[in-house]
Amino acid sequence: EEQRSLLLRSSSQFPPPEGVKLSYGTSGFRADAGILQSTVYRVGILAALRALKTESVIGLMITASHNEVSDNGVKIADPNGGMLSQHWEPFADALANAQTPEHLLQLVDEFAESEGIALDGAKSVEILVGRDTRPSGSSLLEAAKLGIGSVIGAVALDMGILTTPQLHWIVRARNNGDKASEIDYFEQISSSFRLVLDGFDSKWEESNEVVDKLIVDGANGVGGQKLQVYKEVLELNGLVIEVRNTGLEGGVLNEGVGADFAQKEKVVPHGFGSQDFGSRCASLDGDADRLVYFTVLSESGNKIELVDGDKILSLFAVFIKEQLSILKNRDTKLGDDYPCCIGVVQTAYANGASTDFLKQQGLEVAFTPTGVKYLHEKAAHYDIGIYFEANGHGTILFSELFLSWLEATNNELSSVSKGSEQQKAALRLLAVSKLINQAVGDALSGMLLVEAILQHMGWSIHRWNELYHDLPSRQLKVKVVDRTAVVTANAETEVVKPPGIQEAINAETANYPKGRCFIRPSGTEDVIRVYAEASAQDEADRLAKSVANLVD
Ligand code: 16G
Ligand code: ZN
Repeated sequence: EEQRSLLLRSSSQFPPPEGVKLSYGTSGFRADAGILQSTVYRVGILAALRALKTESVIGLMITASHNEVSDNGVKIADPNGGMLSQHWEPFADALANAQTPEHLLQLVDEFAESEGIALDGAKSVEILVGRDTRPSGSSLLEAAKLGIGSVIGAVALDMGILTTPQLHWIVRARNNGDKASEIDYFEQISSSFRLVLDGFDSKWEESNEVVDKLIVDGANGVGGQKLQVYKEVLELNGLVIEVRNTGLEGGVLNEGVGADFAQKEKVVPHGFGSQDFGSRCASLDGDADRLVYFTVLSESGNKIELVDGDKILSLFAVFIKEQLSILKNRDTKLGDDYPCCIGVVQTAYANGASTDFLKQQGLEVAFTPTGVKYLHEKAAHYDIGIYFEANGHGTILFSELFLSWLEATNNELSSVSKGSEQQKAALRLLAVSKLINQAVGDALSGMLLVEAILQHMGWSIHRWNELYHDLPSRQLKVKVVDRTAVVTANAETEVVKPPGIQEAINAETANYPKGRCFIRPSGTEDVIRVYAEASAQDEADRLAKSVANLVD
């Protein structure tokens, strides 16, 4: 009874915005920050229920990633640090759209009953609440706390400003009983960065490729800020990092800067220019869960050569395969071999040349629809699952089984052949599993892994970029009234509704050598997206345009 009146009282302070239907999309709720108070409050309630249900620590992150600064959003991190379990999404939608306190209470009652959640205050649970640097973040964070506080037994812990992947990492570490502060996060990624490099002197010194420092575009957001603060503490084996667009120079979040901008526009982010010709540059997005690299193309223009998520994926895959094959060469007396099943996961946006390259490397390539939750889930099926979206979101997942085999093998090897190539390979793989964020794609930890691998290989960014050559591609979007009218199948490569469109796309595509084209409804905007690829840029442009006309 106390619980009911508490919920009624507090929710009456948060009426939903009028005339808006919110939905928990691929990355939680996102909208103009001005209408989000009630949504964030309600997600606070949801997070509390999730914590009670799982009897674990849950995360609540307030961010709108690469969206403009006036937007904001909210999403939940599950106990393992991953995205909210998909079967809770319909409840999240219903809760966000409940029109009256009574209706909200009724939804909570029914859902708690069907999920077997006791609302008697007998259990005590914690919800970690974080936000990015958006000005609207602090008042939304208060709304989240009120939502959490309206469920008896749930306690909100304000984690302040964090990157999205940091919050996911901390939730995961807390539930594993590991040390889990922000300092622990930086301590773990910097010590594992050094461990990945352990056992080989940097080949950079021997190779005659230009090394130079790494220049990072922080998108005027939280990632740049954190990197600026912690880069001195990281003590990264000779890696020199210069951070631009930290937000302290007065630039606006995601405006002409950041990974999304660099990837979509293929021009230099603000603060970069001809003076950076030839340098190795990286770009983070507004909440630092996406990472792309680039170089400035010519001494005059503002064009960049993009080194995208597909190429990061390819670099990781090549490195890991190399370590596995070194390890395979060890004396078979040293314990049983382990049939390590390695797989890579991409979406339809992956450049066709990357997929060809990965297959040539003998790798199994799987496809899922767009959205981290799908890629992550698929990657978890492998002993080593590497996933990346072309836009730069991705990570590497290691199975528990494989990791314990690796630990055991490393122990055996270090007692009989310490310092051998095989032992070093085992050590490096273990270090990669601690460096790379197992909870979710993480620009900061991903960047350190890229840097460690480049140093190990003795590769410049140009050498890396030469792994394969991207096929020319074009992306367009078409504004539509109802994007749900388009329904796709086969990892978004085929349109099943409205009828006839797929046949028309096929007919268009057949006119182009190496042509490939698909359309899909966006998960974050009221648009249909069109992607086309062909052997020449003008062909990709024409193919995209004619298919966009089919949709219009
Ligand atoms: C969200 C997704 C991202 C996806 C993008 C596609 C997460 C954490 N983020 O940002 O993975 O690439 O949406 O946007 O899942 P779209 O549906 O508008 O094309
Ligand atoms: Zn992001």
